[in-house]
Amino acid sequence: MASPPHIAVIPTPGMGHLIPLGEFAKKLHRFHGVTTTFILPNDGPLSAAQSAFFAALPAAVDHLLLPPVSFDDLAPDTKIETRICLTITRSLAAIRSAVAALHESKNLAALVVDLFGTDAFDVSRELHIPSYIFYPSTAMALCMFLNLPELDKTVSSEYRDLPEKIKFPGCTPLHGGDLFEPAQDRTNDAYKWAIHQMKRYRLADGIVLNSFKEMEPGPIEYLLQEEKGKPRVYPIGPIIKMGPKPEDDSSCPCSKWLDDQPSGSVLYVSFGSGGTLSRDQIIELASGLEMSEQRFLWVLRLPNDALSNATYFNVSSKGDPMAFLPEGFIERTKGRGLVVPFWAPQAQILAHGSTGAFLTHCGWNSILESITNGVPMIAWPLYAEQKMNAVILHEDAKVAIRVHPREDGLVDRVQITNVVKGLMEGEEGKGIRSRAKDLKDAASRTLSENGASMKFLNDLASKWKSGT
Ligand code: UPG
Repeated sequence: MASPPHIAVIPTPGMGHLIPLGEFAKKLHRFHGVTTTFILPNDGPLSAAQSAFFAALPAAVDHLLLPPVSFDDLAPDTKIETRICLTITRSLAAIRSAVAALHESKNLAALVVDLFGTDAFDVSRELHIPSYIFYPSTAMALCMFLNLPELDKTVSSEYRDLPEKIKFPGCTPLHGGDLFEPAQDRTNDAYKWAIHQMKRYRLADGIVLNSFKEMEPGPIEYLLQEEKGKPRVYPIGPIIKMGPKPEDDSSCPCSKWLDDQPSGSVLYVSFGSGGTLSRDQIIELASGLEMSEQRFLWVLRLPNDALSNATYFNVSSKGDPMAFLPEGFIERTKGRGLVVPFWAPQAQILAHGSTGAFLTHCGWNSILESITNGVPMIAWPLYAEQKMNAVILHEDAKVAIRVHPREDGLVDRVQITNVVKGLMEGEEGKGIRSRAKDLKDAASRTLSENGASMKFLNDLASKWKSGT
């Protein structure tokens, strides 16, 4: 009997990309015996979160670290998308030797890259290995990726200055200002890199998408239509991180604290792996949470007044975030509020019965983790494609209230109080909560044995098993 297929996965840095790729690899093995090697381009030692991630992978999912690339020549304000793309292009020679060696020994069924990794297709095409993209974000963002290069040719201004909304096939029209962040400054290298990646999407033999039809009906319908030059899309989501069992995680007081709170009473507040707030914004958020008189569990980072994604490449940094809270805040909210520095076991928190809502930066993994648990959201997008995700949550799926920053960029304490109370206690909150529960049921159906996402995963694995 032929041995099960082996695939190589080339992730780009960032926990929001690694986590779903890891779960995808585990699922492929559990259901189809497919084994995986992660080949890791990087610009230095792994972060603690990355090391823990790789250490926890099963034996069927191996990894190898490439020599680090240097970014010494980059300007300090180089955007993360540019850094991510350069991590791949500067590693191409090492990727080529690693993939060739693996292919020699394991006869690779596919090379899978993530959303900004298509330069590695040079290697897979040279070695005649099928080329796939794992798209860790939304169907809406994928529609944009497949169609923005055309718009790029016809629009000369900044997209945010267009008077009309932009309509990608299958999607709710978007304000130019809500497009993903690299498209907000077309003169920046990050935009040029993004367009470069998007043009190469059509080289893929298939795109694996972490979404599902009930969550994004319009965009997924468009993506599934056959169209010349559009790769086949496999919507296999929601793929989410499975939380450790409470007894496995003694490092965080969250579980024990949540056990003592009433059912559905706690607002979980977190801005993903990379999100950071300014000093002033931390004060406003703390004041709004206090004024709302609701229970909350807040994962707090050190402030950054210049960047909203300051911890994207490494979460922990020196310093005490608690020092930036308003004076006396911890004492005044004692009993009904818990502030956790840097990182918390999010999957576990969202699965806990005491968690009633989630104030999120709208990272797609966070959204899927929330939906899978039927937890309604407050959408507070910060960077990347998060404003587009907020449109999906607020306008399409109607499972979130969206905050709107003032002209000076701050979301003030009064608005925070209102949205928190509105979601936890108000009439609007009831409808949102009920739709979140409906999506939870839909997510569970699509992942069941005969569900649509499971069928797409089976199709993909069959293709790899048959070597087509
Ligand atoms: N997480 C924790 N504990 C924390 C913070 C985060 O476990 O304290 C986990 C969380 O459960 C999730 C992941 O880290 O699994 C974070 O992923 P996500 O919510 O998607 O946020 P980012 O890390 O910001 O994700 C990047 C982009 C985001 C995009 C996503 C997928 O910033 O905009 O949607 O990648 O492409």
